Amino acid sequence: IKMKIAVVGATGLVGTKMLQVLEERNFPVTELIPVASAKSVGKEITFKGKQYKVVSVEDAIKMKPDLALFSAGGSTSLEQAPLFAAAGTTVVDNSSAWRMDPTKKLVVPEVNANILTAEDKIIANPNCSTIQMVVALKPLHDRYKIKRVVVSTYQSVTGTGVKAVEQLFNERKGIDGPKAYPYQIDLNVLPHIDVFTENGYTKEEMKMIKETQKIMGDDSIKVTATTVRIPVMGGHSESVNIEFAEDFDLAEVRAILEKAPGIIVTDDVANLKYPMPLDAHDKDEVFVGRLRRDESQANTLNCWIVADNLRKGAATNAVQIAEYLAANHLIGQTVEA
Ligand code: 11C
Repeated sequence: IKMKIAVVGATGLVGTKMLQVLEERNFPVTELIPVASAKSVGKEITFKGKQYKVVSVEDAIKMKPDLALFSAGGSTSLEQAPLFAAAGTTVVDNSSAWRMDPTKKLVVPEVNANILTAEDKIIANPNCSTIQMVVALKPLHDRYKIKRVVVSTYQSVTGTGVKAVEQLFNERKGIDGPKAYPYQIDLNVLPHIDVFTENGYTKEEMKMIKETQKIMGDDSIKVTATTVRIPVMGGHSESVNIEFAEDFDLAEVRAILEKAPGIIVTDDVANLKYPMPLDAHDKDEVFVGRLRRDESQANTLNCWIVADNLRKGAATNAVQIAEYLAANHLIGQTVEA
């Protein structure tokens, strides 16, 4: 199999992580094409010990890659992904541009990779906070059917990008600098992620609602979300309250999650074991803990879900989609030996 892979947005936080994950997971890249905006063209990046020059998007399209992993923002994606697709490249896009397009699949491999076909030329990678939640919801939904989810998030500054990481560290050191947020983030909590919409929710909250229904393939699942930025460097955490259609057995819930793909159950409060972003850092799994009955309501579970937002929330999920495509011969050209 010959696999020419473009990474669009290769110099950003997620793009850099995509390269790292491709390398670590030994994805069969036979030719790498790092792509970035004009100001980064010509820069060199290292991949598997080799140097590669960053090229422009126009040059990358001409090189007809088999696969392009996109993390370059919504507008670049809207413009450029169709050009790659027209050249025969399959695009896995990390922006929100295509996620709710009914003609595009929105995929978390543990949940719904089976819907992918060779005709899917632009595949959407969900929002980070949605991905980690649905990985845990899916096996429980299959067993007990979820009626309603109430989620509150505790999201790290890496979800915003490099500028936000700098803001946090500058504030910590008492240095003035560019601001990614309207307020101080260090020693603070902002109940505000992405822009506010007409209904009083933020776009991030609406993404969690709509993307969850689309990925789970079930619009009957009601979701309400409050998304919050906290001064943490990496790793999103979520308090999730799940109401099922029927009663559940807590030991069975734990067993289901322990067996489910991509999940590590960290739930031993007697020994103070629960998921934390520091422990999830640079891990590909979703960590679930604090499993307990909601004693205020029937058939309802409380839990705490943590994952590295740049990994499972972005780069790892995109690479896992690529792995599924490759394993099922939906991308790549077989070359004669
Ligand atoms: C955050 N979830 O943490 C956002 C970042 O729709 O892909 C990712 C935004 C998206 O700020």
